Amino acid sequence: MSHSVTYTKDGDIGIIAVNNPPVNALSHHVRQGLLESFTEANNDDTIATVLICGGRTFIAGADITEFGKPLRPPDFLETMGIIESLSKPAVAAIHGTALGGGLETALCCHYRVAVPSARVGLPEVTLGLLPGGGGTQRLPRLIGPEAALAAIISGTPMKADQAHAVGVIDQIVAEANLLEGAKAFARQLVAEGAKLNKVRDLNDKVTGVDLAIFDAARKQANKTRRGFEAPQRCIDCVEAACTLPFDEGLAKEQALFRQVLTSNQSASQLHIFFAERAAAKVNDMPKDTETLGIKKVGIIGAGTMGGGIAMNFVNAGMPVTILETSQEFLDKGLTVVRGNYERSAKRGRFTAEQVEQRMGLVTSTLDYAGLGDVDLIVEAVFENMDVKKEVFAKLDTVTKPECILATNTSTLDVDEIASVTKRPDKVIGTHFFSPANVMRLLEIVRGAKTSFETLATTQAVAKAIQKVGVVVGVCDGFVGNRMLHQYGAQAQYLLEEGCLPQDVDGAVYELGFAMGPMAMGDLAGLDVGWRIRQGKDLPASLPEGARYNAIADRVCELGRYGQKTGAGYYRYEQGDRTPHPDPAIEELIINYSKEKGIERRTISREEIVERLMCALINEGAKILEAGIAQRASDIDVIYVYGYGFPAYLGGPMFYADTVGLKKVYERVCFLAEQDPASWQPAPLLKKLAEEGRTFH
Ligand code: 3H9
Repeated sequence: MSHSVTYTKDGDIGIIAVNNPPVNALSHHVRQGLLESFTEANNDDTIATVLICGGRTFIAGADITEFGKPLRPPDFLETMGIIESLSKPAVAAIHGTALGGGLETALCCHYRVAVPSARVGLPEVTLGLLPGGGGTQRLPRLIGPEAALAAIISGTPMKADQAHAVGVIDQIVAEANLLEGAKAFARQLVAEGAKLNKVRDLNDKVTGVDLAIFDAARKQANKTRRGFEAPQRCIDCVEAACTLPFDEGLAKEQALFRQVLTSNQSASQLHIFFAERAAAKVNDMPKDTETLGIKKVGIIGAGTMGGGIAMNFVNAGMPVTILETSQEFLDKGLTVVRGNYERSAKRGRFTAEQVEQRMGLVTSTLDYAGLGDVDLIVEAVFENMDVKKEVFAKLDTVTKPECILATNTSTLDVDEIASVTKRPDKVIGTHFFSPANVMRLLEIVRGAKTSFETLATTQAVAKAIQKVGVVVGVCDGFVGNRMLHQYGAQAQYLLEEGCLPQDVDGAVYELGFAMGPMAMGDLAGLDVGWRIRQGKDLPASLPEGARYNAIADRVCELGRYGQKTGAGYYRYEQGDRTPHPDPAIEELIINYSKEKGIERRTISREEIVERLMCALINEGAKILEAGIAQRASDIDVIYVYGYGFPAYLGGPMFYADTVGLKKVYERVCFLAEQDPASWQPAPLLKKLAEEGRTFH
């Protein structure tokens, strides 16, 4: 008998319990245990069987650490077939999350009960996969193809009440009483002579379906999940559920599952899954590090960033106090926050009452003394060292001694900011990404004196506000922006050498980025970088022979700061974010090349992509070697969650491994020969390439 599955009898009910921490994944020994237990249950005198899990969750899916290895028997379908063919009612008792293969197992039971806090779903698509345990054939039969398509393509789990409403869950049982509730439900089924509800035999909802819904779904997925293979294959499978008998549909699902499982896209997306979890680990942090309770948060600055940051805490139910220098700025900031919530309410994400509840968690102050009761401050003022130091010196005097002081700087030295306080151990960087209430990434910048307690607390806060927190070290731009600096510089050089903004952006968009560097600059605001460059007195302060490109400065000198001024590298129509190529900018760029004596040439899409990717990878290698990032996969997480790097390529460092580091290094050396002023091959890249190794 498998050690992770037990079978016991509780009077006339058989209880099959899975215990495979941490998430009860369907490892081969669990499949074996389920097969043996259901076989035993089938042959004894019990009247019904309850499948339940120990620990924090119901089965959360296939064991994804087994993917890519030879499958150890029994396979999923054999196990699931035994469950579904049980000769007495099988009831799945769900708590935590029944995901992927977990929900598919539950769908093979004849009935399902769940506690109110449970969630169920088929998130395989987020791993570049499709549900391969019959989910694409059973879910449409249970809830109809349209609802099933929505659930499978998005991968978003449903809450128990929603699942109950659509018929995935048959009964909600009391939170503390799952087993008892499931047994009572099973006895009731037997008493009522209920039939064995085999989902595979429910054909009503998949008969006579208008197949146009699948073409519409394909088109929609092409827009919202552009470049991703798995959503398209999910649609093929659900369509098969509506056009083929169950076993043939299942065979099609199996064939397509094998196809996506061996694809580069799923390898990349599985890499990101594990990378995200690895990023939560700080190598030198003692396991028993305590965290401080953060109940109330102060935000300094009600601008775009400050307002967006405040929304994260409010959404997690934490009260915030926002400080500004004038009532006018405060009012303006709070109006934007309210506007954001009201827009979400219009789209049906909240009720009007929830908008008021959220706004009720926000208080404002013009006086630093109003921050005396907060446990964490996030400063989001103007990106200038003197201003930040002044703010931190004040915060040090007005806040509780145990209050953590975080700066949302995107480039500045966190240690220098900490030096003006008497509590450098409580100072940390929290670099949010714009729009701060939407982007998942949070770079957590660990200063030289930041304590483990502060670090662990900030990580816990990141999790509480549903951010993916990645710990990075102090340097100009940290990980993301430091790499972006090299990427942006190459993009600028491409402009002066022969490209137009739409050429550079087009190549990167085609690779799978949400947008290219020029469109991204227009979105973020070109004036931010311009001011930083002016503060550094560029190009005058650069070393002799260094390359400088002033196209971005020239664009800003025209008052074109991007979308917010209706023009940047592109022009924008009122109320529309679509970038339109602008002859004025083309002229500016062509004249600039002429002025510098550069003969413009045709540059291929391949060259554009190669230059930009090599810039990211080479700088990433330097960052890794300097210990600014703990591991290559952290860099991948930062780029996927903060910079729109396509998840199906796995992030820049994983992408480099896929291309082959030898090849990447050769190309970087070639570029360095052409342009030694801007390319210095990273020693780590050279070493790994010569040793035939990878970053991961
Ligand atoms: C599938 O089911 C395919 C089938 O359709 C096909 C069958 C033929 N396997 O996230 P956490 C580990 S595909 C192995 O921090 P939380 C995770 O790596 C699967 N390990 O916890 C971590 O390890 P470590 C479909 C797994 O409480 C630890 O568990 N299912 C798996 O924040 C804790 O994880 C999914 O996509 C797994 N399936 O969140 C669900 N899942 O401690 C994926 C987790 O060493 N899982 N681990 O870093 C999740 O979404 C979250 O883990 C969950 C818990 C919500 C369950």
